[in-house]
Amino acid sequence: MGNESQRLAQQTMAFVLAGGRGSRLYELTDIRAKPAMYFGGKSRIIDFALSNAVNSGIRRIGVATQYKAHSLIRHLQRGWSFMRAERNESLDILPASQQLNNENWYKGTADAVAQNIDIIRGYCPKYIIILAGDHIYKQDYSLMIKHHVDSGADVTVGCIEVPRMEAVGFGVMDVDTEDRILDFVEKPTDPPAMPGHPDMAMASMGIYVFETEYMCKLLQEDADKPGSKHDFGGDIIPDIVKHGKAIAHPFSRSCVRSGLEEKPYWRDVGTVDAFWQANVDLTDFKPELDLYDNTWPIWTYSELTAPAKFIHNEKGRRGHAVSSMVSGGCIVSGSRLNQCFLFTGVRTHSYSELDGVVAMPYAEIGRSAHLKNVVIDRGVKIPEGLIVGKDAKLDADRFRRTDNGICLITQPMIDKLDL
Ligand code: ADQ
Ligand code: ADP
Repeated sequence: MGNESQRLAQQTMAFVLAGGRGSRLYELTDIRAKPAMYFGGKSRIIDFALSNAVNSGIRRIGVATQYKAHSLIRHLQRGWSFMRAERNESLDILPASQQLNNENWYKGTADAVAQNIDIIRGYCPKYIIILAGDHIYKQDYSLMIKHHVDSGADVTVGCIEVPRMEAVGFGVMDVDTEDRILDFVEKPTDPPAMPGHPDMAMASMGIYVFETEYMCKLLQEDADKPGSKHDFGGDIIPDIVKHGKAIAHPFSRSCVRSGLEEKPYWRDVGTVDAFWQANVDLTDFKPELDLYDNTWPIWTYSELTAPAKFIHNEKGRRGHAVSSMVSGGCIVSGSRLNQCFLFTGVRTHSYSELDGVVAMPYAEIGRSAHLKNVVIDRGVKIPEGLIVGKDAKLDADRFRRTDNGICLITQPMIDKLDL
């Protein structure tokens, strides 16, 4: 990391938007916000944005929470209290309900920042980087902040190339050869293609760098604007594109790569399919996301657990796992696992056969259960002999089965079974 970018990072506050539900994860986000979802065995989704900030040299972090924040707040308190005031570090949790001047929830992403302007100003950061708390990626934000300062932009927007048809869920931009954003449309029904690449579109990652005072002025003006939804992607960014200087920062210039990735790794694990796939991908021979790269650690709250254990049962049936990841505290007893991801403290009992199983912490798989391509929520007790992944219709009646054949299983779904 260059000295100049490091110095700029130290003058920057990161503001993480972590209030969204992530409704396409269905029951998985019934009791927790999407940023609090478990990912990759030990971490929660928000740990990626927070770790990027800390690893980039940013010391001040605010996290705006809103929807079902309990699990998220508990995680931040347990896992992120190493940020110390004595070292000029801080991590402020900013729940919507704490705002005295407004009885409402945060109205939109810009409002979530606007309502915390006093707290932001209290730290006097020269720059601010707005982040979404719900993507999986590794990025050195200090390089993006340097790009912002060097280009003299009013705002710099992180961007990534995505297949054009997927861009309907994003802000999509048209960028010139000097990185200037010429046009920005939020969630277009017919996304404009990138010049020379008819199947690709340039999407906003929802990451924005501003000079703090400039942003505060804009947000205060926006607060009184009739018709504004107080949203960065919908209101603030298109407005700067029209009247000011908005610069695009391609993710490839600051993503942290460890050599495993074929292209920059950035995932929105916002659907059951995407969540299942991203976790199962980590069990690949050569996964695109390297969780073993100590140069860019993903900080988290890690429970104290005994090592994972693999054992024969009393009749000598072996417990074994291939192409799988098994977290601390797991006991694989007399079961066969293939392409599975077991989070902390999962138990699998004898004669169970698991293929493509992503099991959240403390799930328990009963004897002789046969499961294929499932996501199991935290603490769910899969009954003895349950079979999932053989009969699509039966699975769809009992569980949440996606069009791609992935079943999400929660405890209330199990409790309703007539076995
Ligand atoms: P969306 O994906 O629709 O678009 P949005 O709902 O605005 O994202 O949420 C962005 C972030 O803010 C998420 O991390 C969410 O958890 C959080 N959030 C949402 N509402 C909040 C609130 N009221 N309080 C606190 N936090 C809140 C945005 C941009 C697009 C861009 C995509 C990239 O608008 O232009 O392409 O992100 O994913
Ligand atoms: P099965 O999985 O075959 O139905 P159990 O659930 O009873 O059988 O567990 C089998 C083995 O798992 C136990 O005999 C023991 O070796 C190991 N085991 C279970 N709980 C623990 C624990 N808390 N600590 C260490 N080992 C344990």
